[in-house]
Amino acid sequence: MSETTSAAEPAAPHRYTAALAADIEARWQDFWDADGTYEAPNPTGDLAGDAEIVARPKKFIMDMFPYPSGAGLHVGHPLGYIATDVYARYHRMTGHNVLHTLGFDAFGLPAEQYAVQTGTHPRVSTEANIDNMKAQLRRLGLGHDKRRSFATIDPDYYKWTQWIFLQIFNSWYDADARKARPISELVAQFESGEREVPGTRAWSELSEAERADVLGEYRLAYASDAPVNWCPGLGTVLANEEVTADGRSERGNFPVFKSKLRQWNMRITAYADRLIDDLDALDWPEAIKLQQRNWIGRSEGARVDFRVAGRDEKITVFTTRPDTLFGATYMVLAPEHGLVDTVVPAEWPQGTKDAWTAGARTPADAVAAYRKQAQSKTDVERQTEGKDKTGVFTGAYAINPLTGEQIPVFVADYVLMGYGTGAIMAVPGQDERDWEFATVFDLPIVRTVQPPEGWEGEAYGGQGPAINSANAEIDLNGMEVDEAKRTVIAHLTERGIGEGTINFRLRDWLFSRQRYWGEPFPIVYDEAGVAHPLPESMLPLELPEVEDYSPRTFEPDDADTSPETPLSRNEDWVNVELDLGDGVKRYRRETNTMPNWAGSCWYELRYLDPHNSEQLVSAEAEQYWMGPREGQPHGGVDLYVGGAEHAVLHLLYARFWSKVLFDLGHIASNEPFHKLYNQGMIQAFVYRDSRGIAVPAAEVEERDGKFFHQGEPVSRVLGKMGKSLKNAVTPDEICAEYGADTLRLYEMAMGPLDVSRPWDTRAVVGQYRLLQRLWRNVVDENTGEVTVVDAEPDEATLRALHKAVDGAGQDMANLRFNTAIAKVTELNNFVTKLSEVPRSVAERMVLLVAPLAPHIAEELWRKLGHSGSVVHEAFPVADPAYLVDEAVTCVVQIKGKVKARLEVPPAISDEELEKVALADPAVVAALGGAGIRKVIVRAPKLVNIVPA
Ligand code: ANZ
Repeated sequence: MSETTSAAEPAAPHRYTAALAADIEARWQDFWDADGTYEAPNPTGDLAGDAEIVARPKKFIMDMFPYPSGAGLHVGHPLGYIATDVYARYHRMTGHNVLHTLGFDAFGLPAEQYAVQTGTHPRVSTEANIDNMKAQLRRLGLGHDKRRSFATIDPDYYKWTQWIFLQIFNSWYDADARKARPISELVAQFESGEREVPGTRAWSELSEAERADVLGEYRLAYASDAPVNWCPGLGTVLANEEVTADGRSERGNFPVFKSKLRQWNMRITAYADRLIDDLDALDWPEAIKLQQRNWIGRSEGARVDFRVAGRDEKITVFTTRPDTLFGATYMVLAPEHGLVDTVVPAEWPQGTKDAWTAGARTPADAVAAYRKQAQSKTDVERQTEGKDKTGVFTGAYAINPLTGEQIPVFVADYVLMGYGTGAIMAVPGQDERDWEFATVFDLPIVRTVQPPEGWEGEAYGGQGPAINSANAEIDLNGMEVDEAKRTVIAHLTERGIGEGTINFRLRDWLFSRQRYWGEPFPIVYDEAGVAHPLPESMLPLELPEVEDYSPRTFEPDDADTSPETPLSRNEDWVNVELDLGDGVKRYRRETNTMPNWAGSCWYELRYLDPHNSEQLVSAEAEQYWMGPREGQPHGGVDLYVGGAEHAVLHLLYARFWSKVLFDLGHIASNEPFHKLYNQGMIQAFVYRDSRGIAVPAAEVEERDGKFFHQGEPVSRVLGKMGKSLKNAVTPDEICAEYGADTLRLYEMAMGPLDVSRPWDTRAVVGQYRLLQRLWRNVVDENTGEVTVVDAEPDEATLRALHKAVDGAGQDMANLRFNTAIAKVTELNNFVTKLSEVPRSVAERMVLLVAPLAPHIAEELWRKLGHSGSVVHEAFPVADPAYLVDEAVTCVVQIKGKVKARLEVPPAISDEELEKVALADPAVVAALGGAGIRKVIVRAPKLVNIVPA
């Protein structure tokens, strides 16, 4: 800073300083607000506007909206917001109708935890956080259409979140049509007999409660008793996506247990295929697509039924290797499998090995003890490779359908309830986990694929010809794996005991949370416990104002606890008398709330038509901004920028809701986000003392490459930026010291947008100087007068200008803001060396920087004599004539001897080149006054003169 403003020598009165920047920026921010500069018109409705602008090509540019925490923003947060802002501004200047706005994601755990810590109501603290964040963001000069902003906690917004829940609740997935349909159409099919009612009785014979149960098996939103992820430490259940690979809560890092609880779910699994297939046409980073594919996890295999010996029961397994069926020598049920209780006999059958009983008196005792032990383990602990395999015999046998042999049925925790059917046929010859188990429990091992020579002592999972695989009806021996699979599947299908099937790793989405701070479910229960949807007229169902909104949490490792919903403590709210169409009756409200993902599942749609009280979005607005364009199988947001950490949670859920709304005819695009871009992270140095505790980065001093805090040496590593690591730098500080335009430029110049970069406050001044030079190129620092002249720029200046215009424009269109800034800098440095700056050059330079540094651009544009805002001016267009190579060398020969070399423009004409060559002093001298017989010209490289 000392170079630009030194105390000894007061700055020139009109120098671009932090104070001047602050003044310019505040004025233009007020102007933009008053003028509605960034308001994008809709074709119809309350936001309808200028038909000429509506007729332009549209661009819908979006950020992953922020979660307004109490800590406020640090400089890492706005990286993506600045990038989309530059991109949006560039597109406004290149003839687009640009929708760019920002809302707030404000329900959920963090807001609630913060509220609990500080003792204020979550609405109060959340709204204060939103206001604070709005002020921080406004300071950055982001060009948002503020009419379109909202928070997910606004009742006008969550009314529609609840409405969407009802659409999902009131629909089912028709697998034949591959789409969701209204549940009323399913009821009609049951009534008419077109579709068979599960069970033995006809639809007309079922009670209301029985019908509700049947429909619950089909609804896309349904309540069920299933093992769910219960997190006592947080006091709530969690979706699979919220549990880390080592079985802990993503938030808070508490242990997570499987517990059987009645919960709401979304049948996202119905869409597994479409969620995978439709990825192909999306313009998303390949890494994110791959993560989604893996998360959905499609595997092809077969379902096979095994009869339980001596009982009228069957165990269905999912296997990816039906070809190995002859080698299935035992079976395993997951501890939670429902059949475990059914198949256990009263006593151990004869021939039970001691090792199989775990010392228990009866199979029921053994199974009960084992289950208890398994319950305290996470899925990951259960499946860890190389872990000693545990399990107990159930006392039951099943019959291998191909060998006819009786094989023992075990319970073991390496089989998970949540995958396939929760039961496996174990083939130790080909599967390593089964091999380990068979070794521990002394079970037979039969190889059914010929391993390579010398393969011994372990399972063989590779390719090879089938062996030991024949009976009277089927002979697989000699077949390669794929052929054997096909043959077995055909055989099982014919016998009606199996079929080819595709299994997905994806589970249904657990949709209820035991929290106060979320959307209430628009569901009530009648006295028989049947769930009824509230009619649309009763939406929004607002959260009750309560005294006690804290969650009930427990000792983090106490798995024997169960959740308590805060809303259940409000009897007045819970018990209601309502008329749902058949007279006033008593009901109990659902007391769970929706997960915080709900609000972010569809917010892109609400930006399009935020005040619509009749519909979640009007068809015109949705079609206009997000509808499919020619040659696209789907529509969607034109650019969506956010962090890669949302690869599977938010992005998968939002895609799912889009598809349901699309199927039901509410929207025209079946994908929410056409192009996705992940910005990198802004990192910062973390300094730790000898105890490993982070010390405030701002207080660290550097001496000879070593770092000290209060005289004590500290270590330095690159890490995340944040309050907890005491290294946060706020945008407010940087704005105060240099101005928002400098901060914007610095963040964009740090490196390619998609890579992480370390923050360095000392480097920010570089961009400040760029703006100061730009200012000086237009304005006299002493008088404040504009210094540009009305002269034509020379050739070299035009070349420098058009090169920058061309390069920086392309860079901005392709999100390469760092290189765009490099080109602007180069041009500015060139112009700085000119004795006078031609007006046309200054103006185009201002237009060029306008997307990056909008405040200074507005100010200079105004000073250059324009009355309007620069925001909607046309971005300069490069003249290709100035982009070609500057000059080529032309050889001038006389009688075949080189007499001169000339630098000429590549596009020079033959006549022009001849003139230039004949006028060249060296040529004139060489000719010595001799006349010319002939001149041969090959522009632009050669002139050959034949003297007379
Ligand atoms: C017999 C077999 C033989 C298997 C063989 C594999 C190899 P992916 O590819 O992940 O879909 N399995 C099925 N359900 C399971 C569960 N709930 N918990 C643990 N394991 C389960 O894996 C499918 C394979 O994993 C299935 O195919 C089954 O073992 C096992 F040489 O069946 B396989």
